[in-house]
Amino acid sequence: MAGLLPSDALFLGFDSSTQSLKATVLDGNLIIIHSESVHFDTELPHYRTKDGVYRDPSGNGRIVSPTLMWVEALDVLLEKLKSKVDYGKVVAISGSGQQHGSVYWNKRGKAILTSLDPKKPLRSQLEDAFSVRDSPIWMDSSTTSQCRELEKAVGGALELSKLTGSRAYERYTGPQIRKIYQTQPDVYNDTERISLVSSFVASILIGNYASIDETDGAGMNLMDIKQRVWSKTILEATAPGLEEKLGHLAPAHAVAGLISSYFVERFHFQKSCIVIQWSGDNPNSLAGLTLNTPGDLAISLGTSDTVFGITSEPQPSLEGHVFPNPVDPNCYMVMLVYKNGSLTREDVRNRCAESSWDTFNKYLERTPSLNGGKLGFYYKEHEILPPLPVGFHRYVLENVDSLNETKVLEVQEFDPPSEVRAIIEGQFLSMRGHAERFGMPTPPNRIIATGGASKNESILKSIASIFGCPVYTVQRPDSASLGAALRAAHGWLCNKEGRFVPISCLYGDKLDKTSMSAKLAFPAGDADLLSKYTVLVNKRMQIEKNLVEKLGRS
Ligand code: 5FX
Repeated sequence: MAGLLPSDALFLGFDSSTQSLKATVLDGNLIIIHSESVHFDTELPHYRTKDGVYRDPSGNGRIVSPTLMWVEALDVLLEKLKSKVDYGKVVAISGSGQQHGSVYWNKRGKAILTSLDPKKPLRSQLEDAFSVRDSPIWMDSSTTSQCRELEKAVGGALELSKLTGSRAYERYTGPQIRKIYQTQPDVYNDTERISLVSSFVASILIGNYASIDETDGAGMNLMDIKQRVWSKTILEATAPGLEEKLGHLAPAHAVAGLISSYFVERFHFQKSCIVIQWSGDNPNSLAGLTLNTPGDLAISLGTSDTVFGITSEPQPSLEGHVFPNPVDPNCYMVMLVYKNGSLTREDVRNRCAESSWDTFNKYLERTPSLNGGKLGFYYKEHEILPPLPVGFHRYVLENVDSLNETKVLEVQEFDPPSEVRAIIEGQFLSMRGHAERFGMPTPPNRIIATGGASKNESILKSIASIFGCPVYTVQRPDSASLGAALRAAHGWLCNKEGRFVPISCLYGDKLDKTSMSAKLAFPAGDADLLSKYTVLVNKRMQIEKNLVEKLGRS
């Protein structure tokens, strides 16, 4: 670390998320020196968003956000930060954007972007730059027919996943673009450039259209993930003339451009400050949690549970996502998203553990590993992974200790302590099974657990036993903007060296002296127990397959 980054330099990371715009500033020792945010609903109330979005009241699944709100948030955030941060010391900026959301620049877009007047705020100047006023975002689910059309164009959902890293999803940008082309052809024709939220804010910073980075680009169903180029077949199946509107792709560590004169004159950034490609929020969190080697895995336990990890041999299949790794172009990032996370755990806590986490944890400690063969599937919400409707399913595997010859019985209920263990073990068995299926090695090198439930020691112990690797915790809510600031430093170093440099060179073995330090919560679990869990994972995946065949959505 010492010597690689100038000690008096600053690195600025943004996160343009669904509900707010955040910033994290790192110094040359990778210590956070400042954080700031603008909350859309409360600080920009004139847009009248709820949770940063507009939901179509007709129930058609359309969910959008006002594009200009994101612009105004940048005006406000930079004003808020300027008395606290010496912008003249910032040598590189990068950022994170909510994935999949898209921005449509009209034919005047580029001319407006390249001639911003530093005497005026951004918002009023960009008012006429867009062909679509409200941007579709990741929560939108109004494009099912477009999804099926794109899958059909390449021979089915699995084929699309093998080609682009994911089957078609309603929130993905390709289906969203196709919907605009089909329903508003004039608007599509008036569109000069389509940006993702990430490349959109980067475009404002460089005063020109910024490329879409290869990692966030994989969240569109349009990019060939092996070649890292737009897939001509899918572009043709999406909308005519699309390649020109998307521009070129760039690796996430590349320089998008120099900061524009607008920011140099208005906020006194130095002219040589570079903007590193922005990327998606999940990829930036991967960087912020310091995952950097194949076999590293992170589990985020929140409203929804998310798993992401690094692999050199991804195997895209029907559930889950593969993106190029944002911090190493030689490997990939695997991501699994579960809709049933903390709310479903809370439901079990309320029903079976007197609404108390203490009782919940006591039950978890009191019940044996493997839960005497009791396996549960709990879907309080329609689940994404596996694609199953609302419902609870409980099974008992006989002879759980000699699992090979086991018989499976379906039952209606478990005693309360077993129900508690079943929901916890069930979620991690599922995560392990699906992560392995997507090409993650077993056991992982290490797991970094984050999010609300990662404070729970009993849960962390189960993770260490089921995955058979050490579990670390990181309690930081802003891993995406921190990851963006770290990627700014990484991009700056790669640019200085004129070649790709592994991101771990930034911190080496001194990670615990930086703001990215993680705490060892549990060492790897017992090897004998791990092999029993391996058999249990396979049994669970088999039962899950049967459930999907019987009840699943296609
Ligand atoms: C990932 O595929 C998602 O859709 C979400 O996690 C968004 O990135 C949230 F911003």
